[in-house]
Amino acid sequence: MKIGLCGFPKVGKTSVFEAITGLVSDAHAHSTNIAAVPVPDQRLDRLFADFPKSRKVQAKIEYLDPYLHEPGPDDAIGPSLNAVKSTSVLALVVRGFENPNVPYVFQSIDMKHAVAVSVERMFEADTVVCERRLEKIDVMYRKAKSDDLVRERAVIVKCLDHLRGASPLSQIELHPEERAVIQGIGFLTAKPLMIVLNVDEKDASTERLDKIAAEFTPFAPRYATVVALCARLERELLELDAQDRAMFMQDAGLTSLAQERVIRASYEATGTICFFTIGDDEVRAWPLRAGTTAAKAAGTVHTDMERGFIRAEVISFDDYVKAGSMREVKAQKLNRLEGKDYVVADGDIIEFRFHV
Ligand SMILES: Nc1nc2c(ncn2[C@@H]2O[C@H](COP(=O)(O)OP(=O)(O)OP(=O)(O)O)[C@@H](O)[C@H]2O)c(=O)[nH]1
Ligand SMILES: [Mg+2]
Repeated sequence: MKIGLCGFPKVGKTSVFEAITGLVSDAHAHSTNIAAVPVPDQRLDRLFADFPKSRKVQAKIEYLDPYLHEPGPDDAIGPSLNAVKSTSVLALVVRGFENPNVPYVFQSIDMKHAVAVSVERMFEADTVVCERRLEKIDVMYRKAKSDDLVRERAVIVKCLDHLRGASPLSQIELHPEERAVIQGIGFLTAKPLMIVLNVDEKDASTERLDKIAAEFTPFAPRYATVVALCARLERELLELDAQDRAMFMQDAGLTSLAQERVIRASYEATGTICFFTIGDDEVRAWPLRAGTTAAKAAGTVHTDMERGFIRAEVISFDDYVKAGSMREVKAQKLNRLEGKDYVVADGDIIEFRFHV
């Protein structure tokens, strides 16, 4: 999962990047920030405790904070949107903090307005891509007629109609062959959208953050996930050692780090779950799209496992914890054998049986 931070200039994209990754970027480097963040998971920690000699491998999420050349005021968000076309999820950072020393494209801090304009720009950008593509297809078709071009044209027209109906391309119904046509295009509205409200220090407590996110949600597009944080405070928190951090968090009324909340929101926005593999060499969390079958899940571990898939031996995490150990799981027969079409559930501990 690769998450692209986007938004208007000076909304705190780089601060959010630092607050999530714990990295401090070099403001003078003029380069894009990229970091993979291990996903904290208490279930994985619990499993690891039973296999202390193994290696703990956490799932990872990659965050990208593009460096932008001085954007022109007329198209303030354009370059930012363009820079995140290759990512799989969009995190739209919205400025909720007042800071007279930091210029802003809007007259006042109005998060609803900023989101509405941003989303409108995303639709416009996808519409322009479709229109340009159609022009190109027509030129090519005049030179050499082909069924492929006819098919591609039909899909693009369908996308265009969909966009004009104010519906994001993530919600368009396409056959797999049609979907393949637009796969590589990087449409913005085809990506899951997470709205990151970057609020003032005075609103940094968990109670305030939850309230702000909940109040904002009805005004966000229905397909978006909303999360609130105070980037400035959170990036300072990550610089402290564990003890100071705990104290600082208590003072600020924070019960969880933005890092965790954003990761949770990323999983929610993309419908991602997690399964585990355990053993003496490695205890590992594997992110997976909800609804994936056992055979496909095996394929994320190794292509051979999908090709030669026989069965999956599955234990739910809760059953494992209740039983207390692998030996007890087996004694109580809490492990079950599932076939290739079994839909993997969040928290499944799986051992794949395969033969190639
Ligand atoms: N007071 C306050 N200032 C903030 C907060 N978040 C960011 N800032 C300040 O706003 C300025 C811009 O923050 P950045 O994180 O660089 O914003 P950006 O969106 O990456 O900016 P560009 O990449 O230049 O578009 C910096 O001076 C930050 O210190 C916040 O929560 N509160
Ligand atoms: Mg920046």
